[in-house]
Amino acid sequence: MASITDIIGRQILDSRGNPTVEVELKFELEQREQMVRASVPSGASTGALEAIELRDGSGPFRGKGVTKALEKIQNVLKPKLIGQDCTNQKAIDDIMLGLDGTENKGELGANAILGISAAVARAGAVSKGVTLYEHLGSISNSKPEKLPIPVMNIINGGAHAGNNLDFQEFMIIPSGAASYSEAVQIGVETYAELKGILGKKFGPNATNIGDEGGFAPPLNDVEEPFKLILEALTELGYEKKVKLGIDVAASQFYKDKKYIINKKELDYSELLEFYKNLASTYPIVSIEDPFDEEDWEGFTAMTKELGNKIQIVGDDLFVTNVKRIKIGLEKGACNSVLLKVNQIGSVSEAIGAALYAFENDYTIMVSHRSGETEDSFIADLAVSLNCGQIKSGAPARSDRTAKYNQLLRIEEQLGSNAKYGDVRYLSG
Ligand code: 2PG
Ligand code: MG
Repeated sequence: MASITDIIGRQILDSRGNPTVEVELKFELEQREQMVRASVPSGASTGALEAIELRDGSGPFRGKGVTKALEKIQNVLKPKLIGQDCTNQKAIDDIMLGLDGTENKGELGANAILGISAAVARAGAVSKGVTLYEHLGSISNSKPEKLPIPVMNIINGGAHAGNNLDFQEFMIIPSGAASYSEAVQIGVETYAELKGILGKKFGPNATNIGDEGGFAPPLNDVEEPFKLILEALTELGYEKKVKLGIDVAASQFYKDKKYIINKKELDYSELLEFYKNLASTYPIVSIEDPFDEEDWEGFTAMTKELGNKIQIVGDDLFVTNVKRIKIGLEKGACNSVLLKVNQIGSVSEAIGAALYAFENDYTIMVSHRSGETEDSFIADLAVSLNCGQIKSGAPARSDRTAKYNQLLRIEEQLGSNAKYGDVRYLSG
C-alpha cells in the first residue's frame, strides 16, 4: 500500500512559454513520505474532439493561465484522492472520471486530471520499486522490451511554423538502423546536414526553427522538403536506412469542403491522387491526418488504396478515443492510431485506447504535443506498449530531446534484451 498524502498543482511553463499544469504528488511508502511530479503538454493543431484543457480565458498570461484547473485539483480532486493506493491506477482514474462526470472532461479539465493521473503512475512505479515503463507494462499486460523508432520532425510547417508550408510535419524514420541509439545518431547527423543545405540554398534565416525543433524554411511547395531531406540523406549515405513520414494535419487547410494546398483547391479524391503521386516519388511510409477530422470518406478511400503498404495514422481523427477508433474500424479508416495521452486525459484511458487499437490490428505511434515540457513520460509509455514508434519532434531542444534521452537510458537498462522498431509499415 502506497497511499497518497498530498497533491499540489502548480502553474509552470511549456515550451512555447504558455502556462501548463504540473502536479506534485506525495505518498507514504513504508512510513516515509515520497514525492513524484508530472506535467501536462498542450497542442496547437488540436482535434475538435479532444478532451477539454481548462484555461482561465482572461486575466494574466493573456488568458492562458491554468489557475482554474489548479483550483479543481485543490478543491475537488485532492480531497477525494487522499489515502488512495497509488498502485491502483485504474481505480484512481475512475474516481477522477466520476468526479468530472462529462464526456470530454469539461468540468475538471483534462489538464487537471492528466497531471494527477501521470503522477500516480510514477508513484505506482516507485512504490513497486520498478521503472515507469515496467509499471506501465504491468497495467497493459505487456513485457516491455522494444525501443521505438524515433520519428523525427525535421521540417516544420502548418500551425507550428511561420512559413507557407501547408503540411505540418516532415519526418525522418530511421527504421533501417540496427538499434535505437544508432537511429538517434542518424537523426542528429541528418538534422545537421539539412541545416547546412538549407543555409546554403536559402540563407541563414532558413535554419530558424518551428515549435517542434525542426527547421522552418521559407518554402511554398509541400514537395520541396522531401527533396531537401533526400539530398541530406544521400549526402550522408543514409538513404537506405531512413524512410519518410508526414503529418499533414489537413483539418488546418480544409475550408468549404475543399483542401487548399500549394494555393490550389482540391477535393478529397484529387488530394488522394496527390498523395499517391508523392508516395510513388518519395520513400514515404507513414501519412498522418491526410484529410479533415470529419472527412471519413477521404480516410476510407485512402486506406483502401494505400493502406496495405503505407501507414495511415489517425490523430485529430481519433483523438486517442476508443469510440472514435471504433468508428474508424467500422468504416475502414486508417491502419494506425496516434496516441496522445492528453487528448483523452488519463493514463488508463490512453492505455485502453492503445490496447483496443492493437486488438484490431492497428499500429500505434506514441506522440508528444507541439507544446511540451521536460517531462519524458511518453518515452516510458512507448516502451511499455512495445509499439515500436514514437514521434517527439526534432533531435534538438530539450523539450524534444528529453524523450529521446530517456529512451537512451531505457535502451541501456534493457541491455542486450532490447529490441528495436521494425513495425509493420515503417521499413518500407
Ligand atoms: C500533431 C501534434 C504533435 P499538436 O498534430 O501530431 O506533433 O501537434 O500538438 O499541435 O496537435
Ligand atoms: Mg498530428
